[in-house]
Amino acid sequence: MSKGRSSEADRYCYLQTELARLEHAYYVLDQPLVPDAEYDRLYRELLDLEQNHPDWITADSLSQRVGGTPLKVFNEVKHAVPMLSLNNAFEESELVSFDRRCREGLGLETVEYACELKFDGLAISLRYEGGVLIQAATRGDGASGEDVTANIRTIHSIPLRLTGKKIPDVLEVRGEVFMHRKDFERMNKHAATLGEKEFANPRNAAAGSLRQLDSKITAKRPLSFFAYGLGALEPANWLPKSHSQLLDLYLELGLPVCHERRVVSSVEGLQQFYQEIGAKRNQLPYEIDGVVYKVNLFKQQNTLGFVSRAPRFAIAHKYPAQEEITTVLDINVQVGRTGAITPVARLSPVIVGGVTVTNATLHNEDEVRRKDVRVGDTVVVRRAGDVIPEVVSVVLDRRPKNAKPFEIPSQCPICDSHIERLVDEAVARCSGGLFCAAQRKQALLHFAHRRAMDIEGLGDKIVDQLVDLNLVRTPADLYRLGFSALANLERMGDKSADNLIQSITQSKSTSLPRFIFGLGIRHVGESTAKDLAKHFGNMHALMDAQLDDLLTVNDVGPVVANSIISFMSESHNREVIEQLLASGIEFQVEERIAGVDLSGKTFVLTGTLPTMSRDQAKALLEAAGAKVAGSVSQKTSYVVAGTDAGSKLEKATELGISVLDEDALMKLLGR
Ligand code: D41
Repeated sequence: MSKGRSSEADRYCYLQTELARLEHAYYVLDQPLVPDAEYDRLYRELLDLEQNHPDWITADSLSQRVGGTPLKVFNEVKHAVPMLSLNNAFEESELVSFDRRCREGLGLETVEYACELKFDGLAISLRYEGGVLIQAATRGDGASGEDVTANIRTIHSIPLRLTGKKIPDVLEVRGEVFMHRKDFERMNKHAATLGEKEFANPRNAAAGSLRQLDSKITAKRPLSFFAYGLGALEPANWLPKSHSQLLDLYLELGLPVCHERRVVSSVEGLQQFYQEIGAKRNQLPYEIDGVVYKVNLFKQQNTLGFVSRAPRFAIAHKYPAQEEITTVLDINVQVGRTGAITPVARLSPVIVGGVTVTNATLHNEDEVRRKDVRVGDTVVVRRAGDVIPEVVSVVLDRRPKNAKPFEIPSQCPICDSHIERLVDEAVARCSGGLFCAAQRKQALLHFAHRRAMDIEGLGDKIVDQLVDLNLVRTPADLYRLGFSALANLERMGDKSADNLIQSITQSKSTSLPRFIFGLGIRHVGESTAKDLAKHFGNMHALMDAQLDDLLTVNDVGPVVANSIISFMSESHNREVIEQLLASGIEFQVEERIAGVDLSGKTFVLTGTLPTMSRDQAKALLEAAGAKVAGSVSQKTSYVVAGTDAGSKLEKATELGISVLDEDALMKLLGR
């Protein structure tokens, strides 16, 4: 080999390793190491080298993630070790008998269980030989499935080559292919703009994407993977003692494993895991339909064995279904704070995931059109992350003949003002502004919000009455309310009226950012309000701000700036602000905790703290002048870690950043 060629070959090897490392950091650890542009540059360089040296290309080259010729059919793959199914448990009693069966079968007092999530995707088996991915197959009937290798190669979080020191000769990794909620939504939005078919949920989207004969299509679908099981293995002595150790080894091999897992040794421990995950289920970035418990020690798993095609050593503990079918009784519209018109389906009541649902949002006019939801239709409703139930799709073959298509009304149902839809906006709006009672109610609720003026006890039932009885028209009216007006409201006792008066009075002592946020100026969220307060220092300066000055504020662009100017140019709004200021509202400088100054320090919070929420910890830190950031970097001063801290903690350890627990944090804060 000439000198030039060998250095090119070296460069090629380097690029393969380096690109694999960058992909792993990006897709598995969720911690990008370089900007996308740098990755793209290295990847292009790899492609160029391969163009000149086609004989260098191997199946595990990162360039081979992109698909080749479409298949005619999927070939059948016989699983070397069958892919079992899981028995389900829905109730505590079934869990108790599972634990009893395991303990009795093993003749033990207690058994250790590995708990993990049950991802709602597709079970897949990945076969690695000599550390290289050579085949991927769907579960099929458990004995044989379909060869989806080309499609699986397109998934960036699945390594084409394993890393680490102890790579087995043959390893079949079992796990789930799924789609993150965010990726799913982005993909569906994109499909909509192209007029393509949208998927009903992430599971269908993942399944549909894997079933593509043309892997170029799969490559465009944002699929993810988590490993949770084992098929064939050689040599057998590579196997660690337990399932939890196996998953740790998987991580070392570069395979993605979910960090939401725990080892427990009692039914109470299982229940606790189920409950904790259940509580944050809707906040998880992907959908799960339950959790899975597995006897942790492989020796004990073998002793317990199988019944028909399901193991005795594992069970899925399912959450109640989050999707149900019901009928649409009516469709009407709600008016939001900024006049946005939201169509809402009134439903025949149905229990979804343990909660009775009678209304579901249809988001906006285009969504109703796209899903073609009509009064009388049978629809699928879902309770998802944001808790507001939504209509997912129509069961078309149950559509009655007289089903009525929906039209957005031309007049606001609340104030009769004209409803308008600007050309470049997705939503229609009531043009009534604060003349519209619905918008007024929402504006008042926003003003009273915990993160704005924080008026405890001013909920929607009370605001409804205050506005309907014309006792309150603007936020300024709140500060003129007397005891008797409040005490006369429905479902309001003397004591509650007293409490509400007190919280209204207390709200006068606030901060400038809270006040600005509370005004409900379109596009001015909490963080913009903070920036505006910092820049202008007082309310009158903001009221008279000019466009070019506004544009110098952090994160304020033309849309936000114009929205502020248009708000402040309404004499009505200026009057309300003046009245509020005259009613004795005072802006406290954001309080500092006496004696502690953490300004210039950056903290990252991760995991669950024993006694306080992350929001509380963040508030304490900010009050002491510290900055709280979302991700760990060289600039991080401290990481505060609770239980189940994941990759952020790992990163902190890697970078040698001090890690505090809640006790240490409180000491630092002088508490
Ligand atoms: O997350 C899952 N969907 C999941 C599925 C999981 N976390 N663990 C699983 N474990 C198994 C055994 C114990 C049989 C290896 C599974 C599945 N099986 C499974 N998925 C589809 C069929 C079986």
